[in-house]
Amino acid sequence: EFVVNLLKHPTFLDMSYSTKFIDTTPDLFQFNKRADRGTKLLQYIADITVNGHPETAGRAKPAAEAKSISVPTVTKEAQPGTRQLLDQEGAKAVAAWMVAQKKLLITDTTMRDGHQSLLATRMRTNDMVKIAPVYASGLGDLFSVECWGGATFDVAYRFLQECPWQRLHAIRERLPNVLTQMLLRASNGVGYTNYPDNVVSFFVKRAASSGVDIFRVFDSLNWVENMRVAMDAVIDTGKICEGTICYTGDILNPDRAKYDLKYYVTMAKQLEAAGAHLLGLKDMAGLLKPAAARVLVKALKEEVGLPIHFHTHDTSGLAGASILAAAEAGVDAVDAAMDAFSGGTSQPCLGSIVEALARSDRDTGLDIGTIRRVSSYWERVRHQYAAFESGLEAPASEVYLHEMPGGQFTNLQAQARNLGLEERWNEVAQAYADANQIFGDIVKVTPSSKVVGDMALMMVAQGLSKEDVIDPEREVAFPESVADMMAGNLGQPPGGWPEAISSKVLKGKLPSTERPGSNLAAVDLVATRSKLSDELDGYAVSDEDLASYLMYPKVFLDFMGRRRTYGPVHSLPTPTFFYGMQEGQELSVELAPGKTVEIRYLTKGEPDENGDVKVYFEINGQPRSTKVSDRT
Ligand code: BTN
Ligand code: 3PY
Ligand code: ZN
Repeated sequence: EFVVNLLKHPTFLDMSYSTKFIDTTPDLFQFNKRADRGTKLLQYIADITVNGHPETAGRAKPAAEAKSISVPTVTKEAQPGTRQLLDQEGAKAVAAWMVAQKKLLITDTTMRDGHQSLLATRMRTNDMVKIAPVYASGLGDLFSVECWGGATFDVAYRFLQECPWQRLHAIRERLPNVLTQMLLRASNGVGYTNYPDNVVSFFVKRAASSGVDIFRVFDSLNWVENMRVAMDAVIDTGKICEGTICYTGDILNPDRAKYDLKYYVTMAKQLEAAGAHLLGLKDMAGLLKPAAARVLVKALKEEVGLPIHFHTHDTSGLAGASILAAAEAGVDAVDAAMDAFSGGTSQPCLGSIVEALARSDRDTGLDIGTIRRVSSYWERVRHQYAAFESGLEAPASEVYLHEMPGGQFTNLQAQARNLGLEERWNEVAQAYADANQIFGDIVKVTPSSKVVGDMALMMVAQGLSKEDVIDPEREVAFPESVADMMAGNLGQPPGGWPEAISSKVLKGKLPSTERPGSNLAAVDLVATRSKLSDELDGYAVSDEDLASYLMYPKVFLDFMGRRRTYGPVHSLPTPTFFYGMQEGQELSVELAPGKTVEIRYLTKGEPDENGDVKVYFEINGQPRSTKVSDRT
């Protein structure tokens, strides 16, 4: 009776890691709690084995040899790196060191932008943590590892059924010597809309104490005014604030005079004055051509005192050339992805950049042998995610037409597919360019890029031309995101919104031209925490949970609900998570640190009269069965 009651206790059911509850619980209960996690995982494995995973249905399957992946062995102890410099001497010392030394510093983006841009952000924590100690040991000379933020935050909850904070802790723990880096959308946090100022600050503070060292802060309209809250919050924590310019257009093209050299230099000076430690140059679509990179980097080095950190995408196939041009012009750090996660809509190839600069005055100092071993691990990881490949097989100069961010490409493709427009991708690309012109030629990066994408899909789906969209006589049902942007809720682009589209979308209502955060009331954090706790039957809401809920209430609650049913599915190997198990297959699963169970899948029965199937396992050698409804 006692055990049954405990099993029904809400804190127990939601699998909370609440230390208070564990502390006050006897060993017997610990055992039951573990057993229960095991049962939930079996339920998940049974469901996926019988029904498949909804996200991989109808998609390419990994080859059989993608199943087992060996991790390179760690041979030497991790040496102090950039992390220790930050901890011991602070953010300004890191910036001063960057400028004073000669190597081209490298950020590895594989764990964030690499998979965001190639695999629709679907890489699981499990695959990252296994290789992290190899980075610590063999790649301690990296400047940083980008492993958090951007789209990874909500995708982890939404599609991978795992906690992004747990990912951050797990990586941090295994990578003690290299700076961790996140992408932060300034007032949009890791979301798609502006949040109240105190929510943004709360999130930043929490991310810093949970393990983020460098915050790359950008605004999707390059509006510095709308970056200050996030930048100030980062500076307050003592971590590194990388105030970031988003690059669009072409500084060498007189037809794109809106975004000329002067525009970028002016913005860089504003970011320097706002207290940035580093200047990020974020070329999210890969539009900065080599000749322009040389001119821009040279000007920025001359006009601002900050170290420059260049980020680009290889969609055009020219990113490597732009990196080398930027390196010649004196850029301090660049982003690259490990070979197996590079190229195409991702970052350029890390190993090739290292090779290209070896024995030059910008030699990166990174060990190419380790890079090859690490990349070969990533190659096998990538094979397991065949279902999420974009199918982009070659470089595409079309990127100079649509200017779509690399991180959006696979996503928009998936959205197009869902609307049955996959075959009309070239039209979507043209419509994307047209939508950009309708909005007055804006910076396109999350979330403004999402708005342009929504508009483009609508135009193709409804057969509307650019002229139709702004024609005052023609009735158009605009996507909600477009109405939101026109109302001023993402802030202001340089020169404001064009009258034609603004008045048509807002139907005469006046847009706000103020900073959105200045019109959003502060959220009562104490009351929100207590309301959330009530909603979760008394669950002890941590700062991390609260920060997530504030940005994504529904996504977070849905995640918690599924966790109640399926348990810690993040601990399953990737093939099991997406495809279930094969008869006779055996698995070791770590339910909690140091607590491993052996799971063996035996077989399944035939559906009964209710359509349920019995699925047979062994767990630690003991026979167990479970029922799932067969939905195939
Ligand atoms: C999603 O929400 O689409 C992804 C999360 C996984 C949902 C699990 S997978 C097993 C079970 N079957 C479903 O259709 N949904 C849950
Ligand atoms: C994101 O915000 O997720 C991006 O990658 C923007 O480039
Ligand atoms: Zn990017």
